[in-house]
Amino acid sequence: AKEPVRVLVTGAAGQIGYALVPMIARGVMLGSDQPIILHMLDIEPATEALNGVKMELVDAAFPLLIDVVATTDAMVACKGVNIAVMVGGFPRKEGMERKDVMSKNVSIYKAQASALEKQAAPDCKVLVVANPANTNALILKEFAPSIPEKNITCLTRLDHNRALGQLSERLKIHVGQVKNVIIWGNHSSTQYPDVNHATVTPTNSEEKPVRSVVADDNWLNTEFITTVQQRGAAIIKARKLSSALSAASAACDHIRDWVLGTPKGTWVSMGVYSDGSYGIQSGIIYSFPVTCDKGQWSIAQGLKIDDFSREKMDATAKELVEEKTLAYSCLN
Ligand code: NAX
Repeated sequence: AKEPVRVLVTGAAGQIGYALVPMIARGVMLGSDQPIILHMLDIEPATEALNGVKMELVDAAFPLLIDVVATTDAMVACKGVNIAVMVGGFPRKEGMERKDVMSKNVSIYKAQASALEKQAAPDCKVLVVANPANTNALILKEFAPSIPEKNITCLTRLDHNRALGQLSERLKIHVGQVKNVIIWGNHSSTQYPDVNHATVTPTNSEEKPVRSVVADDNWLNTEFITTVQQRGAAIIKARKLSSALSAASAACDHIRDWVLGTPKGTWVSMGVYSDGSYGIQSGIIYSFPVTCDKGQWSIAQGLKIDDFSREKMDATAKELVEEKTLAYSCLN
């Protein structure tokens, strides 16, 4: 049998946590033959709720779940973890200034970076889900210098999957027949969902460009983009709660593809530390198309970028630079 993998989920008593931990314990994230030791972190006020989740994990009798650590101590939570999914954070509340929310999250991610740096397994892979996801990941990277920067990522896979979902609905084909959309930039409403390299494989037919099959550039360049950008808000309006099951599922997709690899000819979107690819300045965590092999991601290179895309890719980069400046101003 395989050695168990230690997976940390922070904010485990929250909405996404509640959807995510059973997926991990069922093997959705790392495969149905991979034993798991689940580490769950939340804060003091959530202690009872966190213990309740632990009780349910016991009651679910998951065959792959070897042990559960539930704690409010970050140092305990991070000990020996191989995978860290950072879902805990400070949400924006009505009437709060952007700077105040940023400041709370900067101090959380600074502290958790140190706990991970001291306690995590040396090759620990980190996925930041909590918003502002890209900038929280950047702070984590800055304050955990011994963790390789390639190991620190943020979640834009939900946006990626939403884009695939919209195309599948529009074309009335299964979502598995659509691939290679790209989410560029920030996990915010400035993100750019790009279909210029996406393809569909209609039943009994060969792979074709999405643009030619949809045959409606106006829809692709306007409504499609805003629907994906605003999908989070649409879910809140419908559910009176933010996306949770789809976010948890996307987090599993992100880690699974990173660890086990992307299928040949397919890329996915991940927020990663920019190396200057596609003219995106380094020093920010930006969502790129990536392929993964043997536990390493690499940015898919050589895609042609038209003027329409260029402008949108730069606008979302600009927002990330502004967020970075704001985050740094909170450090003093
Ligand atoms: P909830 O408020 O339900 O849960 C958050 C949990 O984090 C709470 O249990 C809270 O006690 C805990 N927490 C707060 N500070 C903590 C700390 N310092 N250490 C550990 N735990 C802490 O929010 P939920 O709906 O689960 O969303 C979690 C985060 O995901 C939010 O920041 C949200 O904005 C973000 N999202 C990101 C998405 C993405 O695609 N990147 C999509 C979904 C989601 O909106």
